[in-house]
Amino acid sequence: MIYQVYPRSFADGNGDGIGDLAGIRSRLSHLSALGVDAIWFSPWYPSPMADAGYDVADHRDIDPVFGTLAEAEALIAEAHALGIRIIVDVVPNHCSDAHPWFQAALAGGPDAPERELFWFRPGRGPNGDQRPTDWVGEFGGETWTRTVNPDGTPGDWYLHLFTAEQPDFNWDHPRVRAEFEDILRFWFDRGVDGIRIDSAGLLVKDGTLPEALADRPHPFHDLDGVHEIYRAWRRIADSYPGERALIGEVWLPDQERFAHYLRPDELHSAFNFDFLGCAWDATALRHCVDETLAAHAPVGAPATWVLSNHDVTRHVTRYGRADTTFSFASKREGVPTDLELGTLRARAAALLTLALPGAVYVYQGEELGLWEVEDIPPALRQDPMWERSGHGRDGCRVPLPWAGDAPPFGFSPDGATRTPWLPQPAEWKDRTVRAQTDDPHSMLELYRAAIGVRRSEADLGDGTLRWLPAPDGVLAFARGPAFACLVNLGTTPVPLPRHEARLLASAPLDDDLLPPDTAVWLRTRKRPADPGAAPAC
Ligand code: TEU
Ligand code: CA
Repeated sequence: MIYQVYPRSFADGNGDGIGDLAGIRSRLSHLSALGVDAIWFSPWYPSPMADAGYDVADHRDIDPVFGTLAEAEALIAEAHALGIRIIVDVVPNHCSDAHPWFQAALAGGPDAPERELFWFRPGRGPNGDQRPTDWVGEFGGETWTRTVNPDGTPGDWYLHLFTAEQPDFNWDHPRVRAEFEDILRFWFDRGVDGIRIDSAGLLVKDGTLPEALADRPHPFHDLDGVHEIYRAWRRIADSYPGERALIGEVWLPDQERFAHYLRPDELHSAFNFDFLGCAWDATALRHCVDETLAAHAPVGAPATWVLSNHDVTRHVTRYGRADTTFSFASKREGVPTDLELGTLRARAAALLTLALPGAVYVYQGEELGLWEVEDIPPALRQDPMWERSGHGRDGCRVPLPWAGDAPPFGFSPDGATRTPWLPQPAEWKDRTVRAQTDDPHSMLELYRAAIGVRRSEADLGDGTLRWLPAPDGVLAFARGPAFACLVNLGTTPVPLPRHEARLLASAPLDDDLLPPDTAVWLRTRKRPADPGAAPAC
């Protein structure tokens, strides 16, 4: 199980209201007690924070708001001592506009050699005042910004698939390739076990800059040339002792093209966003699990299972809505949410994902049952997506509640000078780590127990899955000869098999019935392949 830490929001060690490395180091015991195998850190590098650190000014250092490189090295060593591996986020598609290369490209004017490292182009029209293309950005909105020449005249435009503060690198340039290969070595040399590759499918652009039209290949999504980059990265990873993993953030609806990233000489794994976007519906989820496993089997890569991350509405909230799917367009304020129902389903989803073969990703706070904070006052919003697309990602980035009855809930130390960088809901007093610890009904104890079983059961983790007969609306599958998971996604209770031992349930079970929106793990006594032993539900 890989746990995603969003450094701004995990724990604040120095009391300035922003999470930092000192805070993370002081809370490593939480992650150790949870049973995590690895931690993935969202970016911690020097950055003007125009996109919360995904605008990197220097990939080889730590932003002072988070701490120092020496602290990062200490953190890596402390995690390793606890048996926890470390994954860092590398952002190769773009950098910050404060990056020295981009600053040199601007300062040097039209002939600056650094311009070749980005996508500078003259504008269209007689005065060059129209954008070079009409490409729509990944956050919505324009993808080109016009520069001003050093002499004050209007200059060329530069490409940015995200905000204007995130200029895109030109991956056709050997210096860009060499730079990132060196950045990989920099972190592998410091003992890092894996790299999460941000926006991994966007790096290569069609240099003829065609418009994005439905009847022709897309100018920057998933171009074939991107695979050559990752083959070179894989050679670097493989040159280090121990396994150094490359994990791609690849948003691709086509499972076959997705699997191309997972060939044996490319990435070790990539996030499965189909599962995250799937409705809370047995047919849809089964289909998604089957498609995912079918895409991964031929390449031999582990499947990944993600329910939430720092970019999407937290799944307690998604599952509490009438429309349980996720799409960026549906992320709107004011959609009614039943948090009790969402929590019930999130508990069942925890047992579902932790029973699947492959790698499970847990986003910080998911183990506490945190929901999306949808009422952050507009004046306190931080995410640049708000102004570009009318929705934002702040609600899943609210600082974690650790202990106590009122904000900051132990996120910052006593005597902190600032309040947390995003406001925490008062209702989170019941969701703190301390409040949930030793409460057998809490989300935290459910996660701890489930992860404990997953780590101790040889049949869980890697391996295959076998579907078992089940009524409509119920997912039932076996892992190995003696373990089964049942999830009732329907609206009526279903009978549970009588003779199987119950290892764990997501909600109280009585009368041998599995209620709606509930999951159970069973120790099957006979081989489930034997029809007589299949759970009779
Ligand atoms: O996200 C890439 C990505 O695909 C986004 O465009 C996604 O569509 C968006 O976040 C909508 O919620 C990665 C990071 O995960 C994200 O936090 C960054 O903002 C983005 O790259 C730019 O680096
Ligand atoms: Ca701090």
